[in-house]
Amino acid sequence: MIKNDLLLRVATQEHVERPPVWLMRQAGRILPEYRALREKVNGFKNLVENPELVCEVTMQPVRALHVDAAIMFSDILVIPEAMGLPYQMVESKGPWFEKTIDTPTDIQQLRLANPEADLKFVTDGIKLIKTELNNTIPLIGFAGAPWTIFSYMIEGKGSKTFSKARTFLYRHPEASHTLLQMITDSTIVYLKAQIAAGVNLVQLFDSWAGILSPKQYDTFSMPYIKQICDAITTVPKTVFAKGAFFARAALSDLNCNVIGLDWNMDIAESKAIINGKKALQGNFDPCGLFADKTTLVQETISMLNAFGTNHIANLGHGVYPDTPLDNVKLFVDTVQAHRY
Ligand code: 1CP
Repeated sequence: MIKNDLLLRVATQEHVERPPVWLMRQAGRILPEYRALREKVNGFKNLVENPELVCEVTMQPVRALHVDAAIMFSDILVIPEAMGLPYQMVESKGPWFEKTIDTPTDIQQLRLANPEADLKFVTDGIKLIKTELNNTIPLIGFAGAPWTIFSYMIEGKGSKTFSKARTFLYRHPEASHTLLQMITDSTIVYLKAQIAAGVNLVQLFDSWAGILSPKQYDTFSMPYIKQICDAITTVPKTVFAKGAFFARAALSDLNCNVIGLDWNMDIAESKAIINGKKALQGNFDPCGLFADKTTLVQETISMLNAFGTNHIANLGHGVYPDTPLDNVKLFVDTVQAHRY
């Protein structure tokens, strides 16, 4: 039994005395101890692929911020790599893939991810984290949603428009489905391996959901998210489809427990659309954490009141690396002092 199981109770629609709080990207550059370790090991992948360091970096925000959940330190890009497209994390630039999927035939070089062979550093890391957490708070596992992973495999790097990836959908719809299905199958076995290793809830990050048209989202993203939600039956599931305001009704019909909202989505409107079918997570503007302390507290309380119950407090996207740590703490403290 987990001592502070607020997150899991909200996810399964139980009544709680206050909202749980954690932050997307809480493990990372906002913490000086992360920056120091990152410098010492010389490279992001040297952290991600070392189970002891994965455990250490996961625990850093738990100790510094006393959040109500830990999220395993890793990256969504381990899946393209496990399927045959290795990535590099270029300093102050972001991810870069030496090989990309440019044509339908390129898909033939790919394989399905085999978690035991390719992702043991993740599952070994999870086991160490579980020991270290000692049942104090839940551990969140995660993966990228198939459309978002597809975008990186085609584009080969971050992009504002992901126009190569969107073009591929128009030029090669059938090959797109083939690749999305391979990513989906890989993600299902990967999430099952995370669950077997001990994670208590899984979150799907569809970070580039909002760049698709509603019709394309329906065709190229939602069916694959649905397959993953249907395949994972033993822990609660969160779907965070950034920017997909048009998909909120469809998301509420998925076999998932929590829907993540970004700060562009109006809280009252989202509640009306989702209509109590799921718990909601989010959606504080990460820039709100740069406000003066009075404004920060006011804005946080106003968000909490707008959501009411069935809410997991979080940001509307990952915390920005240069956010003042004091303000992050104030956000967490303000949520934890709240009572329904
Ligand atoms: O230099 C560094 O230290 C790298 C910064 C960093 C960190 C801390 C990257 C590079 N990834 C991570 C960890 C990470 N990535 C976590 C850790 C757990 C936590 O939340 O604390 C998670 C959940 C991710 C997931 C991830 N990676 C997403 C989905 C969430 C989101 O932010 O939308 C995406 C899109 C990525 C790709 C990625 N990894 C890193 C960067 C800079 C990017 C985005 C690049 C881009 O396309 O612009």
